[in-house]
Amino acid sequence: MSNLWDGLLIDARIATLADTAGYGLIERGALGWQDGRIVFVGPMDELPGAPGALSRHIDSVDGALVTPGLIDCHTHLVFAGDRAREFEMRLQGASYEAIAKAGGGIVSSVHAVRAASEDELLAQSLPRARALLRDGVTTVEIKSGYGLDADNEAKMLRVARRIGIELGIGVRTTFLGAHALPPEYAGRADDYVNLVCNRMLPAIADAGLADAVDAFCEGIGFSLEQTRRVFEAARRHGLPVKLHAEQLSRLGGASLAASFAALSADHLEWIDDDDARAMGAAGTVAVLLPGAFVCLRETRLPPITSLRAHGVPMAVATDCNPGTSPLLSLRLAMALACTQFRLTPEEALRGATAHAAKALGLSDRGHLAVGLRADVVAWDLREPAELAYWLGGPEARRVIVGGIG
Ligand code: DI6
Ligand code: FE
Repeated sequence: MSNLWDGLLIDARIATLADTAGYGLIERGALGWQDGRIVFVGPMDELPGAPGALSRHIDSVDGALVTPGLIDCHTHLVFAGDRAREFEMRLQGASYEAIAKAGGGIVSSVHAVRAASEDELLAQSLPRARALLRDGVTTVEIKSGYGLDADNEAKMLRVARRIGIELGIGVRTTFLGAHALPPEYAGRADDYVNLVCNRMLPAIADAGLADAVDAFCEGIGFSLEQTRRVFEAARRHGLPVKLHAEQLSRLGGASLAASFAALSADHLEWIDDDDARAMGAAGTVAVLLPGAFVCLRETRLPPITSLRAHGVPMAVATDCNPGTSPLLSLRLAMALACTQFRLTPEEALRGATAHAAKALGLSDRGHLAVGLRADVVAWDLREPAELAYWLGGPEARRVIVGGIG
């Protein structure tokens, strides 16, 4: 059995994100991997031998920027059809809430998902996952939430798992049965929450289809008490929780999530300083979703200063979904997090790598260090800030997932 490494990048400008601050830049760096794990990352002149004697394959990247694989920690990218017509309605003045109350919004995607076969759903979702992969994403979180009954929620989560197998990328799945009230439960929200907690969640947990549980705690979603019941059911089945919290109003969802030691609370435009303090104390990650903020033309900004002050790790994600954030570039989400929310480019990159990994409860990726997964991207760029600077532009030069690519 050869002891040669499977791959080695040299002449790289490596941003490791390995420390709690700064890019962790290594000039004239080298990164080697074997059996899907990083075996060396550091200055070239510290390599334990000549490159040709160390590795089967060597790639000199001529000073190009190399980063950890990007992690998109909040997406709804499995769905059918589109909601471009709603987009036009919103631009003509209709509000997101009014469209939802009139039976559009999430529920219109529910009809499309229920009508699609599992293979059709996979075929429509794969191009979106491929777009993220080309943009440097090596791990993606994918939620259910457009099925809203046991069979269709399970169908969505099976499609999510198949995307990981088909593309060879990391996929973490999240059960979001408490996303909206299905038409057949109109006016009977508590009955539907009973179905979610007592039938859907147990079946999905027993089938191993979900890595976490999420809910939409909002005036047009579910109440604080209904959300608490979903969290208690998740806890009974040993699943961690996340929450769509304080997107359009303050119900107290973020603090409730913190009280359940949630992996993350997401959106957060309407949290207050006490919510940020509770999240900091609990280690709950703040997932910022500037795509939805921009597409809904929101005006209330998440309190970044407060999140920083309370040491809340901030992640950035696309929230890729057909209604509020049809966004297929995590780098564009990073750019919007800087220009709209005033994150620094370093915070944005950390938010799409190390902090995104934490939001998914993953410790084997998100920065570059010996022993971690060889999820690595080489860019046709030099400065780490360029990842948030360019709006669109050069896709990744080389994406390596688990040592392959
Ligand atoms: N908040 C959002 O922005 C998305 N879900 C949620 O809870 C919207 C999803 C959709 O409109 O399809
Ligand atoms: Fe979302």
